[in-house]
Amino acid sequence: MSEFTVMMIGPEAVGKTTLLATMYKELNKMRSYARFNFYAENDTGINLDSAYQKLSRIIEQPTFTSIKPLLEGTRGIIYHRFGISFKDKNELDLVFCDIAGGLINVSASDQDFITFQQLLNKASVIINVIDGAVLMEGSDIFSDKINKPSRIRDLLRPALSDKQSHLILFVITKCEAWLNSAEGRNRLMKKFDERFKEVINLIEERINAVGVVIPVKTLGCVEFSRMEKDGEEEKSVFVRRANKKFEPEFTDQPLRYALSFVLAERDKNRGWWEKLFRAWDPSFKESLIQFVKERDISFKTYGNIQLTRIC
Ligand SMILES: Nc1nc2c(ncn2[C@@H]2O[C@H](COP(=O)(O)OP(=O)(O)OP(=O)(O)O)[C@@H](O)[C@H]2O)c(=O)[nH]1
Ligand SMILES: [Mg+2]
Repeated sequence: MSEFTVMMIGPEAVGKTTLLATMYKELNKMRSYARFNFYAENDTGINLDSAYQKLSRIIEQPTFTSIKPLLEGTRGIIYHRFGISFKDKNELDLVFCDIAGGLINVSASDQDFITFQQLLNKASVIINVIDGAVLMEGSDIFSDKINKPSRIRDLLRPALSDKQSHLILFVITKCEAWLNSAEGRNRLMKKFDERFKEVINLIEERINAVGVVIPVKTLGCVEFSRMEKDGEEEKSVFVRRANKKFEPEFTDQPLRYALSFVLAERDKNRGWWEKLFRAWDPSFKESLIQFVKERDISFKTYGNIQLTRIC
């Protein structure tokens, strides 16, 4: 059976674990119509469920306070294992590696960091989570300090330097306030292009890389209100919108894109794939294609888009 690694990257508190927890919940809802089964292995379900419960409780309070970390022990790397089964046979494994944001800044000789960079280099799909509120409303200095585009570029460079293909998903969180209008969405995209120029350039230089920007609503009911001064620091303040429900939107999209890439890679390397792993049930492939086709193709892409094309 085949295994794919999806690596989460991004600094502290940008929303990596929240994205995973809400994505897992959304996928549970989808089970009823997808013909394959997406399930969590070992402790993954318990962990993500407890993160989700914690979020739900906090969100019920009128003033939204940021909680962190969402999962205990997000120091280092946490492996969330998911299986995809079809007709009771396990066909594909996806390992989502969640990191403590602090890890991207530790010394290169730190053992956790070495493991992280190795995982990143071999990851098929890399998800860079970006704090949208700070991106849009923080000063340029603060924005770069929180989202760290230069650091992300430096981490991606070795990963993209081998022949292996990579899909890089830029998932923007905390951007509910800008997703309510086409104008807000355009401003968000423009700002991403501006602040992440160096990362985009790296992807566009490489034939083995494709990038997609996916803004998501992981909470939906909490919107950015204003930036405040907190001593020398800037701080974003969010408000709980009483008229809106805790309703994640677009959190299924990263998975749809990840699976489109897995499918494209498998088709490209069919020979060795089938030697290494069992051939897929053709109707499993058909139902995966169906799932992938429901991805939103209006997201902006960079680099070699052919890499996500499925036959
Ligand atoms: N408004 C809003 N808040 C969010 C969103 N995503 C995450 N948050 C909040 O941001 C805080 C940090 O989220 P986490 O998911 O713990 O961040 P992380 O990137 O996993 O952080 P580390 O594990 O410390 O690296 C939590 O209070 C979340 O509720 C979002 O899309 N919108
Ligand atoms: Mg976390």
